[in-house]
Amino acid sequence: MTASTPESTPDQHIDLTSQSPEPCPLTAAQLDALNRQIKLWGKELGFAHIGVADIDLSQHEAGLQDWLDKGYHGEMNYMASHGMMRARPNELHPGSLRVICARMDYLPPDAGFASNLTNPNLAYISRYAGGRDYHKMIRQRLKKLGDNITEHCKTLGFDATDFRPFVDSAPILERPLADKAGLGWTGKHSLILHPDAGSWFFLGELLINLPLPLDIPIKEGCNTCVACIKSCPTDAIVAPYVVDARRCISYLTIELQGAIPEEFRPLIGNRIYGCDDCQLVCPVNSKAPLTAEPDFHTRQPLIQPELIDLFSWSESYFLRQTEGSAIRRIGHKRWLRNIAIALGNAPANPDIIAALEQRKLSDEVDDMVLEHIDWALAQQKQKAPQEALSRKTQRVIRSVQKGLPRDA
Ligand code: B12
Ligand code: SF4
Ligand code: SF4
Repeated sequence: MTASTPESTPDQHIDLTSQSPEPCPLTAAQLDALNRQIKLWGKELGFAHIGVADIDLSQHEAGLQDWLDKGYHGEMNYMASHGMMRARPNELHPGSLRVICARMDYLPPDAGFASNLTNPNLAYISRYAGGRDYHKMIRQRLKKLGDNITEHCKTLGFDATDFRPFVDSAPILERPLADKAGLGWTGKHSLILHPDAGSWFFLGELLINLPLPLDIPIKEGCNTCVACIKSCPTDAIVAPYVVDARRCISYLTIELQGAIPEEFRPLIGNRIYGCDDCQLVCPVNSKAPLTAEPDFHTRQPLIQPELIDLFSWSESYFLRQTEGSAIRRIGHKRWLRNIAIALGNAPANPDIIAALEQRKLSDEVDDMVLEHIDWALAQQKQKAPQEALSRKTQRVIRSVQKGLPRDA
């Protein structure tokens, strides 16, 4: 839904000389029409939802500072290094007046969540990461959207349109912006979710110097539910809407460079890259659409893969198999580190012990990986042949089988 902003009364020329080097000559009616056109272009470019927000994130500055002060960002120093610029889009890209927020769905068909989590000999890879890396693709499409807007404005006599696309890696608070732009509400797991679309989507933004009409945020819909908080394997959701990244499996398996603290290793189970549990138990995801992008479908070697097979990948094979995928970013050593933990968590099996022993002899492991292999060997040697999955994982599996039968 679109609302007119105070500065866009119908058919009145808008003077923004104080914020923009060149006053925007577009009338409110032209901006309204452009706003509708942007949404059509967005659909053509594969975005499932486009919304427009203003650039005021001042109400989130205290929350961001508190999160950083508590050290919840762990080793992600880039989160702290940009300071409050992350909450001030106009400092990131001077002259910006609006943020065009975009959603792209990534849930692949045949996600096989429950079958994957049920079998501890299989590796679980977050479903956002099984296909092509989204960063470049979304940035290119946002750039195309910006180019379309620029061309359109030129035909209306304004040739000073200025925009900058952002996707994930750039230091901007994407979720609060998406919330403001009506893309969804902020769930207690801190992700954005929409009543018709769930939460299996990426976000991207275009900062722009046009006073487009604003969209309206949607009502918060978690109500009394706390399923995500209760099901998080590592209790990383330390309060509603607040994630201590240092405890989150996504951080531990993707962002953390060195050793994974021992207390978390048994809790990680077979999750070797990211984690989806807080989204798997979310009732709002029962209606989530599948991705429209074949590029986000899980690639063959990563569909329900055997841990032992992945552990045998040499570095060059790993680099070939993960070409164009976000997984490549963690490198072969962290790949082995993560799989070693999952092998340690798998039921006792002489083949696993042999694979771990063999890896120890390879020249592709360093002290950090070796330490994880030794941990895994100790786990393998001390457990009974068929140890059960953790109670929390069993609950997540039951919840997926019941709530998300299509994706189970
Ligand atoms: C750092 C980061 C992480 C970290 C930290 C996560 C976190 N919760 O902060 C780690 C590595 C753990 C992580 C994990 C994941 N991430 Co991440 N991550 C980011 C990144 C780069 C920054 C997030 C950030 O700024 N966090 C700091 C906190 C302080 O900011 P915030 O969460 O936005 O918090 C504000 C709001 O919650 C707000 N708020 C709003 N309403 C309310 C209400 C109340 C009452 C309160 C108190 C606060 C509040 O207050 C906070 C303070 O400003 C963003 C991209 C980006 N540039 O924004 C992607 C992003 C958030 N990640 C994303 C994804 C997909 C994931 C994973 C699902 C990946 C996976 N499957 O493994 C998990 C989910 C874990 C989880 N439950 O959050 C998507 C989320 C899409 C969506 N639907 O919302 C993003 C937007 C990337 C993208 N471009 O698509 N991520
Ligand atoms: S991604 Fe996994 S570990 Fe991280 S908050 Fe969600 S359930 Fe917890
Ligand atoms: S699981 Fe429940 S509390 Fe968590 S985000 Fe979904 S609806 Fe909200």
